[in-house]
Amino acid sequence: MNEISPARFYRDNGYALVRGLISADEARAYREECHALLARLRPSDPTWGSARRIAGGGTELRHCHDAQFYSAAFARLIVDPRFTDVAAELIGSGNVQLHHTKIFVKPAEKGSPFPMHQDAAHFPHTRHTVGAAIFHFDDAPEEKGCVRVVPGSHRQGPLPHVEEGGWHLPPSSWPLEEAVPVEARAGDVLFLDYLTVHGSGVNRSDEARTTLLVQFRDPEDLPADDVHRSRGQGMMLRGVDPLAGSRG
Ligand SMILES: O=C(O)CCC(=O)C(=O)O
Repeated sequence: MNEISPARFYRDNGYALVRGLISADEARAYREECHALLARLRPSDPTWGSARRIAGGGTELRHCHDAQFYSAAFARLIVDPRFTDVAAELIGSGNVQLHHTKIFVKPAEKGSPFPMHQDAAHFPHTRHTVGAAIFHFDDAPEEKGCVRVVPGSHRQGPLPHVEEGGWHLPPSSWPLEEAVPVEARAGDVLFLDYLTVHGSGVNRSDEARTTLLVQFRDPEDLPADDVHRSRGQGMMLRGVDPLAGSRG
């Protein structure tokens, strides 16, 4: 039987898990790079207020935005054609532009959850090409709080979110437990349409979960609202910016 291509699966389901996009050895090295970088930075915890309520408090998240400004290893990874070629195919454009990057480490036994949401609620765009690539630097089984998705939810378009400690969907209508867990191995990359409803659970395992999330778009897909700027935004990861001459 022919396997469905990641682009076809992504179009139909709003997500695609690409197995072994980087090797297990590379993932291990990036894992060390993430933990070393976070150890150098001042600790900050971006756990959403809503996540604290859901988890009953006591959970933590460690993070770093714009990782490529602190370590060249991440600058190399975000322009790696193994990644950018897939991103280009999924968004149907030869040109791939950076929106932002962030490292997330969910510490062992208490890594914070993410309530269900669409990324579109955080940074809406006019043509909805925005996607996320979640690089897994260690295994992410269900007990580690892997990402969970609602397949096909991207076809519903932007949904109203509630602003109760981080934009998210009402948990009563969108329970995390009913979403499909996307268990991943070190080296796998999960691509998510920014309209796909997703979240993730608490890391209850004895090992940290370590990921780099790269948010990308077609450069001709303009923000609908001036929100969520970041230092690296607008960098070309593949191809060219056809609107370069018309940007302010
Ligand atoms: O890494 C995760 O568990 C989910 C992250 C996420 O949903 C987000 O940053 O929008």
